[in-house]
Amino acid sequence: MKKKIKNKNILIFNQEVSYYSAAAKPSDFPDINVPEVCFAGKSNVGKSSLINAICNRRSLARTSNTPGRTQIIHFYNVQNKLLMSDLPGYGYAKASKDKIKNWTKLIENYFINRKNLFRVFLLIDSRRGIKNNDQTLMHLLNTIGVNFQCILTKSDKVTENFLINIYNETKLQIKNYASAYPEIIVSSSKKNIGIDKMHICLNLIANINESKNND
Ligand SMILES: Nc1nc2c(ncn2[C@@H]2O[C@H](COP(=O)(O)OP(=O)(O)O)[C@@H](O)[C@H]2O)c(=O)[nH]1
Ligand SMILES: [Mg+2]
Repeated sequence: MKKKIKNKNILIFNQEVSYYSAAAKPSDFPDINVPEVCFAGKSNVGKSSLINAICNRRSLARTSNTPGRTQIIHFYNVQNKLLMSDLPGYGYAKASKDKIKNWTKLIENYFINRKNLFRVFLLIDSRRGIKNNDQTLMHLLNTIGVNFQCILTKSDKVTENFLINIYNETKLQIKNYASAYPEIIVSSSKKNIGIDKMHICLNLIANINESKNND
């Protein structure tokens, strides 16, 4: 049974989050006027697991050990107050050129066209830190002018010292980007670390935009 979390920060997440839709092309993007955030990053970095942890659900977003399979954006509706999307991952070694091209087209379209997109959560594996393809995405977001915030995932898999180093290194690297949100969130979907912070963040985004929605 789904356990209720006693925490005021969860507010919008205290009720069920529902699957909304999937998009393989821009014409499939949902037409819903609520603030939106997305989860981006390499295949296998923990995007779907983080969405599940945030929603306090085990398998709302499909998690997998086989990276790079889907080229689809999945949308989740949080009480008609916030839309969260799970972007297809990148950096999949066996991906064909065609697949990469399709991915790039879909993702660029997404970033450019989602007018309510408030923030991109860019997930970075705590064991690996920022890699070239993460930099490419940061550069794209910076150029388009979309805000992003880094999340260091799977923090349960590294020692505290290692984590501190990766954290500091990440902090240094994002200084190059005007679109980067300065605070980095450390998370573990397995150990429920950083989920509270995500709830605070997402509640703020869901509520901050009320006046904009009434335009
Ligand atoms: N130890 C640990 N494993 C995780 C964590 N988050 C995800 N994983 C595992 O990493 C794999 C990929 O996760 P998934 O959420 O599907 O990644 P995605 O491809 O980015 O959506 C799965 O086997 C997850 O169980 C975490 O915080 N800690
Ligand atoms: Mg996934």
